[in-house]
Amino acid sequence: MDDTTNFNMGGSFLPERGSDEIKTFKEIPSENLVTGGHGTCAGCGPAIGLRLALLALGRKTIIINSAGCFTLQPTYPYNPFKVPWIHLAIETAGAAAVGIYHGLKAQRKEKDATILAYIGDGATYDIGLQSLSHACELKTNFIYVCYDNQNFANTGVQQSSATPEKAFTTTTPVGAQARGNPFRRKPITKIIAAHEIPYVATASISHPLDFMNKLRKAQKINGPKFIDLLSPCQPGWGFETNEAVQVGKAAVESGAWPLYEVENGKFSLNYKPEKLKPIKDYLFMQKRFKHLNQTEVEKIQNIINKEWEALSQGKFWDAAEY
Ligand SMILES: Cc1ncc(C[n+]2csc(CCOP(=O)(O)OP(=O)(O)O)c2C)c(N)n1
Ligand code: SF4
Ligand SMILES: [Mg+2]
Repeated sequence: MDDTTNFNMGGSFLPERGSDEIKTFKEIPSENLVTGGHGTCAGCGPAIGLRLALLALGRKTIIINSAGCFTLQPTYPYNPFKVPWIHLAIETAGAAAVGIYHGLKAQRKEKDATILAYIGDGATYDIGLQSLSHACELKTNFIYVCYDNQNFANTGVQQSSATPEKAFTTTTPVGAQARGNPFRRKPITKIIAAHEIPYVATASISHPLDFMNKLRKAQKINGPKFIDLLSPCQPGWGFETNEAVQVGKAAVESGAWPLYEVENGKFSLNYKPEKLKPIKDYLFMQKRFKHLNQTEVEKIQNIINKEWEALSQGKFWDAAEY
């Protein structure tokens, strides 16, 4: 282990825990804690997200990854991170956070590090939900970011319960009898907020300052914090390698991915476009929705309109979700 992998190094590296808000792009710390050579796809949305997360949280961060595309970021015996990193079975991120927290506490080092679980949607909404739930129940001090690419990408783009209704995946095909995913997306932020943890938010890799400041805020709060990070995935969604940020922006601008936070139970909408862009602009940037007909697009537009109306009035719990 060289000095760059040791989180217990004294106070000389910025940002320290609980650093201030980043107001402009110029204020983003310049030290990139993910080096080149990682093994995820070119233009990978979740990879952009992890890079932003480490810029916001700084060197004294311990990353937990579970099985998923981030299994591919390192190539044994190398890994691209300048901070400690642990990779575990897909269902264990919450348990790992509890274990690491108590390991640090036993050494009286729990205040020296930020524990960041950076975990896929399949592992979060589905396979690891029990373990995440228990870590919340135990009031573990950690940040959980679900890098939400809305499918089990690593195993070949299968439907997860984060997949939007009607999206094509390899287990929700389109044909004479099928119109893509028949299920509604699981309302994960409501499920986690119902645990009464101090901080729950959504974010998108297309809005880096919003995401990084949510992380900075989370870093200052004691207890479990959960951020659902929209992370477009080019092979899974069907767009070009240079379009992940553009697709994320379209999701936010159309209302398909509202940016909000729930802080100690208080809901706030963080970004309100003057007028929502039509959902079809977002949907048809992606091959996973290319089969949709006008009636189906209108149905999705109606769901989003209802969700937006409720969220605009602060009615988080009543909001329909797309
Ligand atoms: C218990 C268990 N079931 C299934 C798998 C196979 N598996 C490995 S990675 C993966 C996909 C995980 O999806 P997600 O968490 O969304 O991450 P992504 O692949 O999208 O990065 C699956 C299903 C596993 N490793 N363990
Ligand atoms: S499949 Fe998607 S999430 Fe996985 S590495 Fe490629 S772009 Fe990233
Ligand atoms: Mg996924």
